[in-house]
Amino acid sequence: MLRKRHSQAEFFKFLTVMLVAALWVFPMSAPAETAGSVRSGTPLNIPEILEDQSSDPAVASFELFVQHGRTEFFSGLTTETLGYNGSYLGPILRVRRGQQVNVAVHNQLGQATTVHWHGMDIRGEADGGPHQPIMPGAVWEPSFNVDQPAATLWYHPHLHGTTGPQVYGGLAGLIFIEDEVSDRLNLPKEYGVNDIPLILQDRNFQSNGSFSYQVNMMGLVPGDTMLVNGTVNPYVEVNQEYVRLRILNGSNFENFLLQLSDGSSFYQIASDGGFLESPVVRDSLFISPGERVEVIVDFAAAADTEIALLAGGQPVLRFYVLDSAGFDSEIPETLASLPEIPAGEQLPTRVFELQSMGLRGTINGKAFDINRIDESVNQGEPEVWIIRNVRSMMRSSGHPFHIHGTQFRILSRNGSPPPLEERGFKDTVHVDPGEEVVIRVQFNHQGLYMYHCHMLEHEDYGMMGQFMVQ
Ligand SMILES: [Cu+2]
Repeated sequence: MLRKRHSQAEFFKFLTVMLVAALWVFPMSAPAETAGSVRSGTPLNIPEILEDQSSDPAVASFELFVQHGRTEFFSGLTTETLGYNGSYLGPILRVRRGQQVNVAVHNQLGQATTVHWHGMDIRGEADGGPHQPIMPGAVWEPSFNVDQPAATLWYHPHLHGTTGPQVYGGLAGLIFIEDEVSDRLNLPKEYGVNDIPLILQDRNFQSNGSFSYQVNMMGLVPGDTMLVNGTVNPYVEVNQEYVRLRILNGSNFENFLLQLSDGSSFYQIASDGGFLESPVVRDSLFISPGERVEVIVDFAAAADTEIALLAGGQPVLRFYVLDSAGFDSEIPETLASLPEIPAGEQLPTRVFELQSMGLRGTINGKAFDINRIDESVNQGEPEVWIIRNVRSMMRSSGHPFHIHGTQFRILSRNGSPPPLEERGFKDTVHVDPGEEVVIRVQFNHQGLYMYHCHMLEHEDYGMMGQFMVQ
């Protein structure tokens, strides 16, 4: 074989050509210019707020199209994705307490799906669980009344066996409920400016840009790329003011531990089902799949002008703090008054034992069977549910336990009163191996509902049960 010997000049010429070629192929790696400042990354995608088609203030009407799309997460690479009214994720449904909500869901996927309104206190037939499949080409038109406090909820598919892949493809969106309490509080309220939703998801990509959804004995293979609202390596500019972050762990299988890179604290104002009574100062936030945490970050007191939101110590979103004051909002000392839990109640009690080994798991020793109703519950009667995560011989994991059709309160965690951030309304609670969480739950509507692990591959592979409220 002939070996060509390059001169030093030739080598540098080659290097220059390669560098130019690399920048051409991967322009995202070059800093973006914004308003004269150098920004690293891509502007954070802010989901649209879906237009309410009803002129009657007592009614909100929405149209959702479940569809295929193509998304450019990386410049020059196309990913086949799924979305609601767009190529990836969905718009925000903003509703008010007291409204009647009508939705027309058009399934243009070419496969069956459902839309579950995660966190809604709602009758079983409108819940969007596995019993309300929407066939390809069909339209599902649920109607329900919003009768619960202001909160950030979300919607996503829930067809048994394909929930994981459909959510991974991009099917998820947020629901904002507003009410008189959220109106009255002087919280940051400028959507996209100081009231910012953050849908956190991990994903794996193949070299051609397509998603790599891999399930093995252990579960779902963790992603090597973080998406925030579907943006890779995102940044957002903020004023020197309070900024409210409505955070959803929209991952299928991964927990996140969130911190701020300058060591400052979060002021947690809400959990899954709405406001806490008072803000809770937190240095880090643990959030499991399906859970929401709402916080305020004080960017007026920020120590740096570039602050990253860290997940597991790695930056997932950069905030660039501008040299401008922003709005005059506050972190109120009192947020909401929550119903007091009566002391010394003697309530009907049920036990739910979660157990898993890697991918597969059971609840009370049973894998999901859509033809079996596991529990029968009386409408409007409070109950105590004890949720235990039983250790396996190996490969146990924590489980985010989610209950449909309600918001519950945590009475105790491992025999002790719950931490302050767990004293508000919840619909999903993380239970580690060996832990026991006791909750007080009540169902205000009738119908067939699900309880399950919200690690979507645990759910798809059987870690789910169903209960009838009548
Ligand atoms: Cu699980």
